[in-house]
Amino acid sequence: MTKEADYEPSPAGWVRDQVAAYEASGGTRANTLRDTGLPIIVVTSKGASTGKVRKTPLMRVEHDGRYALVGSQGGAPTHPRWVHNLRAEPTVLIQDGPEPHRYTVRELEGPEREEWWDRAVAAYPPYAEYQTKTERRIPVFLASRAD
Ligand code: F42
Repeated sequence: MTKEADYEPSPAGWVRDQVAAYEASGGTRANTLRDTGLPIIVVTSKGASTGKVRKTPLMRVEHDGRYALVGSQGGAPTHPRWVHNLRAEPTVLIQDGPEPHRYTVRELEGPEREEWWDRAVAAYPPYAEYQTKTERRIPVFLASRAD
């Protein structure tokens, strides 16, 4: 999908540092959101405009080997940029532990979205509050193993 040489670290320092520490330790360090103790995954996507490799930590919302990717961005008024990347190119890498694996994502609607939204809130309760802070409907993608 992507070449590591094209990796462009996040401009957000805490995000960049989390990805670096997570990858360097094979997921044994920097594997929670700050001091919440709640686990994260790292999603690698291809920049929809630049083609650069983007690495995004997200909360770990897992069920039967699949993951929900929740574009909450703390309830900010606009979607995170990675949402546009996933809409343009649905093949991503997800690292949840020692190594990344390839996944295919699709954006959820209707009852399927509700089902996974409930799982997301169970895994990370602040998602519910984030939805009340923004007019936009928070996008939820489902990632399934591609290989
Ligand atoms: N964000 C969430 O939305 N949900 C979560 O569950 C979540 C958990 C989380 C846990 C730990 C942690 O460290 C961070 C966490 N975040 C979570 C924050 C998340 O990692 C992202 O930082 C946040 O969602 C913002 O995503 P973003 O893609 O908008 O990132 C910004 C800071 C960014 O990197 N912007 C780049 C830039 O240069 O400004 C561009 C990124 C990009 O992909 N650009 C595309 C390109 O072509 O390269 C273009 C995209 C377009 O709009 O066409």
